[in-house]
Amino acid sequence: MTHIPRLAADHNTDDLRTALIEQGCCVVEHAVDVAVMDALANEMAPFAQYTPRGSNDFAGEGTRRTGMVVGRSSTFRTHLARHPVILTAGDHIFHHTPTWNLSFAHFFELYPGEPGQPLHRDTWKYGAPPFPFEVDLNALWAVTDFTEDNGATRLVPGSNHWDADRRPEPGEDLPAVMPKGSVLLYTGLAFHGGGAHTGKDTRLAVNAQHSAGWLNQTERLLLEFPPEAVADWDDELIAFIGYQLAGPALGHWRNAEDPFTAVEEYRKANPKLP
Ligand SMILES: O=C(O)CCC(=O)C(=O)O
Ligand SMILES: [Fe+2]
Repeated sequence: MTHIPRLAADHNTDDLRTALIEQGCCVVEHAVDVAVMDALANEMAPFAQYTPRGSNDFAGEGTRRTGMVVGRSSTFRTHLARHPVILTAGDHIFHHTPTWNLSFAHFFELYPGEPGQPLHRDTWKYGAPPFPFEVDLNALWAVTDFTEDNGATRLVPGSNHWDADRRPEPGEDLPAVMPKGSVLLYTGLAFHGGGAHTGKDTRLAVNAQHSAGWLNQTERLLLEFPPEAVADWDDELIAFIGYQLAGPALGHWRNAEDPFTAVEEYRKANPKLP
């Protein structure tokens, strides 16, 4: 019987790796405290109120997707972006790439009445034949409970191993029901889609996407967050949004320098007052 693997917050990391490699997905329950999710929702609300709803079936006419979460939510930066579950899962999935990074972080509001999103692989965004290995690892943080009624993401466990032309049959997808504070991880090759919202309360989530360092990021994070915007953040996080070399001779700036030096130069030119 197929199922979406479920792990407790204090799981064994081998089980996380096995779930992602064998099924292409898993839920880690209660990965953060519910208060973290409330703080994040409060930080994003002032921005989300101005976000238009989606304009097609995929983006969802009953869904708002608000970007720049990494800059707009200090809670995302301190509690979610580099959560140990993300780092451990990423190190397993991206073992064949020199670096990997955050690619996108959006705040999703799924409103009652939204129909189910078409099942898809997130790697379709590259518009290219599938890579022979995983290049994406994505996370959906449950900012509210995910229930079957409120459109919990639907997953097809094991579909990460399918040939490029195989498509899910009706009944093959399962809901990733999870309590607030949990996180759903799924690889770029795993078929999934937002569920139909037949309930009453808006389903809130943060979608954090991660990719091999040598791919274009989904969100132009370095345009949104130039050196002056990130100077006060943790160095690891700054590198993680893209201020790092992506390979032996890839992703440099100016005279073939590591992009992190741009942040160091900004800091030097703008010392903090004591
Ligand atoms: O909101 C969801 O549950 C899934 C969204 C999704 O898969 C996407 O937008 O690519
Ligand atoms: Fe998706």
